[in-house]
Amino acid sequence: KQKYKIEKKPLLVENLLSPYLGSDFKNLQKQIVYHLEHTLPRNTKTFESFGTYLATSYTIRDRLLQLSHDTQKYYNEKKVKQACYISIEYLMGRFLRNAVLNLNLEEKYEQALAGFGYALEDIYDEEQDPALGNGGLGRLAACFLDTLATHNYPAWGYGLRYNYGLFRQSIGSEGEQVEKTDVWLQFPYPFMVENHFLRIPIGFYGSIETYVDEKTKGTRFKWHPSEYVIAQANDILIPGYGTDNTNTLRLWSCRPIEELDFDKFSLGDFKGASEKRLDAENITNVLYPNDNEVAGKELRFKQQYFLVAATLHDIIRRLKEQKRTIYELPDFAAVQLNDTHPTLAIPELLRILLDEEMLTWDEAWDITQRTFSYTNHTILPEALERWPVKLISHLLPRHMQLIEAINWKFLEKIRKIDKNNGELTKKMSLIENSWDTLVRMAWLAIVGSHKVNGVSGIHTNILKNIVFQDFHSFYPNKFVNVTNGVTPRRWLHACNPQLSELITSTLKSNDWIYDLSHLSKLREYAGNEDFQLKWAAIKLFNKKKLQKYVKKELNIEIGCKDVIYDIQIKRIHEYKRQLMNVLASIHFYFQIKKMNEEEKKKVQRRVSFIAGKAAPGYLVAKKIIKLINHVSKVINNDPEIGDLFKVIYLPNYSVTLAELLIPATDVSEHISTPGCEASGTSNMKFVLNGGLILGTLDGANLEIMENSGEENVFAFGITSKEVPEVKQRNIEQGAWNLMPEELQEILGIIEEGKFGEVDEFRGLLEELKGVDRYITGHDFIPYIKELDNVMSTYQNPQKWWKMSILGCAGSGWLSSDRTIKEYAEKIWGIKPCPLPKIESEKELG
Ligand code: F58
Repeated sequence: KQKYKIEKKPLLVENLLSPYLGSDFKNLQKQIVYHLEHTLPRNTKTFESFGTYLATSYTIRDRLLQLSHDTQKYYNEKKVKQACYISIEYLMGRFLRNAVLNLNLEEKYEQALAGFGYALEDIYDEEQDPALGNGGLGRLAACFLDTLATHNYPAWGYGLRYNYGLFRQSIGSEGEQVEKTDVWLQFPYPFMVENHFLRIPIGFYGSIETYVDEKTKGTRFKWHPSEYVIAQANDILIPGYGTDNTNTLRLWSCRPIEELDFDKFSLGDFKGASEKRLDAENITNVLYPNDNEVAGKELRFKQQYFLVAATLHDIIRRLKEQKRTIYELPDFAAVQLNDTHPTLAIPELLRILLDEEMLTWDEAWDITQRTFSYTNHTILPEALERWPVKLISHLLPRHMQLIEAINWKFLEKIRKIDKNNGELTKKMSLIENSWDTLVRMAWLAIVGSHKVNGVSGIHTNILKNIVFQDFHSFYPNKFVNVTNGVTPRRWLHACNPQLSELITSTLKSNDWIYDLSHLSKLREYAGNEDFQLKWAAIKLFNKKKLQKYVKKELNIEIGCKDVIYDIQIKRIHEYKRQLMNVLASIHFYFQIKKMNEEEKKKVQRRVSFIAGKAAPGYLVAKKIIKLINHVSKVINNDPEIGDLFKVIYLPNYSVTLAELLIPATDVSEHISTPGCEASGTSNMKFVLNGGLILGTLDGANLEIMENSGEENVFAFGITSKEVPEVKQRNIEQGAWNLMPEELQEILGIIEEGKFGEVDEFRGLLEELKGVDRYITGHDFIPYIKELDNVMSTYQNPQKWWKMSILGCAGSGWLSSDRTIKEYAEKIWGIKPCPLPKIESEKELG
């Protein structure tokens, strides 16, 4: 006999860890101890820093889980349209500090942990960066998530949970890059929640069945995959600043359908028994470490399909949960393709609509185009994805058939306007016949989307007028510009608390943290001596932190006060021209060596920092790292130079290292060959922190000049329009013959072996002397002249700090809040949907 009546009703049990229940420090302490003892489990006697970090993080996770449930419930009730951002990479950086700040709980956690003998600041340092991205594209996605939550936009991020993130870099004894696996999941990552209830089967390979639909008598198709894997959801909850809205970043990991083949196991084939599991796990095992170059590997293609198939399945599931029909998809979700990596979402959605939802082609195509939009992040030809038709047909036969159908229907229209013997049709075909038959993924993304955007003004113009010119003429309203931006929460408020405090006290409000345009009010303080002194003191404070780090990590002594910190941090790439930077360092070094003691006294002391990883297969980039390290060794150990000049290569660049470097920078270098850097986003972060820019007329540098004033940026070199002519001249006359003597001399010194075995660097030198594709020779003199200008300006502190303050005052426009508002209005058609404030304690301080 049943003692208690069993009945199904809504759960009304109070959650003991509810954020609405206690965030006074005593309560936080209880929550921390609870997790320490029950989740880890440790005990109060073994209360070490790492355990404290984990336990503290779990208390944050509890809060975020609760808030995210409330958020989803509210969005569902309101049936608001949401943005779904699909990106193969997210470079999130550390989570804990960001969450504590966004939840406005810093002081309470400080107090709670102090009672246990820990400084919150040290606990933050226990966290490892999850490095699920390569560079700018992944970091941009992370900034967008912060803004979307902060401004209460209903939004989801979708990506992959790689077992191994971007490799860890160290520098070997010969100055070479050494790569080590990033085993970031060896310890628990407390901010990610495995969602065991959400497991989606994903098919590959197989065949297509053709049949006649009884109702319409039309031909229908059905794909029968021959292999399946499972997509398992892992959710990272994204808190907004000063709001209860908490969005979700859903990362898929791949599991096998069957863990172990028992038949094989029974027959003693132990290796074979696990084969299927290993194959499946492989799909989300490793992040491909290339930036701005495609990895044409089958496994990479599988990753891309796995990501979009799981994501679309999830979006449609959530649509149907709201009891809405498939016709409402474009009003339910705006799906943004972050570059071409998720482009297979287009044929995948079409397949679902045609083969599973039984829509007509016209209906399905209309829904598809209205759902998707595509962002391009690069114009480098080696980064534009093209996949062999053969590979697609084998892995995804139905999708290949659909791509051919899309192409056929699209080209029917093009043929009508093609007056030139099929030339235009050939150029615009989604399928290219070159060394192989290839699908042009960018073309497919353009045709299948309603909007296509570039990431800075100049970049969008290049897309419209050069790279996608024919498409722009055909679809004139499809192309829009949305210049990138960065989140001021992480990139000023959190990473530079002193500057944040000074700005807040000066403006008598912290409104700037979520509306960065308020920074313009700093203009009136730019020439104020007292304010300049405070501003400069904060820079010095941040430089001292970096100075200490360099001593601790590299055991190198560098100066700080009156020494200019000149920093270039980004992936190592020929177009980013770290090589030009190090050649200029060699030049500066020999200039000093020629000086007498009197002249030396007048030299502006400088430390040149470079950090960044090279793709493991990119041998030229690896040579550049090696050269930098050889040059650094010679200069730093030359007693004639002393502390006048140092060159420091900082290994293992990461988001966390950037948070240390950016606030400590006097001048940062963004010196790409014009037309090559789509936008750049670190340039924005430096300006925000009062760093000045030494840069070319490229990417977002141009917009920084517009907004902060041309006179506050150290710009040099030619425009992107002039580049082809210079390149052509290099080809015709030979770059060596056009190279300035100063640079010829430097190459000569390298050839003499001053910086190690010349054979090592032969390839780099030959490129510069031969074609010099990135026009280093052409730009070298303007570059070193502008560097001189930087150094002489630094000797005039009033002028320098005025430029620095004005730069920051003009950077309101560089906030990702502005960027997302543009996406929301121009592309997605979504609106903020703030949760009503209930008993929440989360008020802005
Ligand atoms: C970067 N691209 C651009 N790609 O180079 C940079 O100018 C821009 O600011 C940034 O995007 C954001 O728009 C970039 O980071 C990648 O790393 C890809 C990752 C996946 C493989 C291909 C390159």
